[in-house]
Amino acid sequence: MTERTLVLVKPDGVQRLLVGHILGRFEERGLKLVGLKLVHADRALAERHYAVHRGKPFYEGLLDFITSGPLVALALEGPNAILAVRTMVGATRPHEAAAGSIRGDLAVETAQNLVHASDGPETATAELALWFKPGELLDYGREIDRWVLAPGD
Ligand code: 3AN
Repeated sequence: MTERTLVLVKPDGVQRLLVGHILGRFEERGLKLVGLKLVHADRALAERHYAVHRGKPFYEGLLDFITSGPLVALALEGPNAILAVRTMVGATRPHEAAAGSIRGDLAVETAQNLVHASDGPETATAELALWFKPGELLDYGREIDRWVLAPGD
């Protein structure tokens, strides 16, 4: 089933100049980029995004961190994109993340684990609506499919 999911390359990823690398991993996998923006989130947006964590011991620190600098919001589309992306991102605690996952290869700190990815269909719908206005998510065909299949190739 074709799905869309939200990924945030968090401020640590931007600071570490890993945006292109992380986006490249998703592109290499075959996921289609349907939305992309650089955002410096304010407190209100961060609170809405992390509402489920309100009251947890790390909540205030999490808000400080996610609002500390620009992040990159990606909307990705593809077959079973939500689970595919979660698997590529790896476990929340990077020391438990599988080698080959983004966190498993590039992170060691739970509080600075580089990437957020929606964890289910309802979250994906809500998070995409939170970070992107409707007109900022684009529908387009994959021209490359036509080129690859063009007669005479
Ligand atoms: P995930 O991002 O893997 O879905 P969640 O939703 O459990 O993980 O947590 C959201 C974010 O909160 C994590 N990406 C991480 O930045 C932060 N976080 C989670 N647990 C902790 C913790 N024990 N200490 C510090 N930060 C945490």
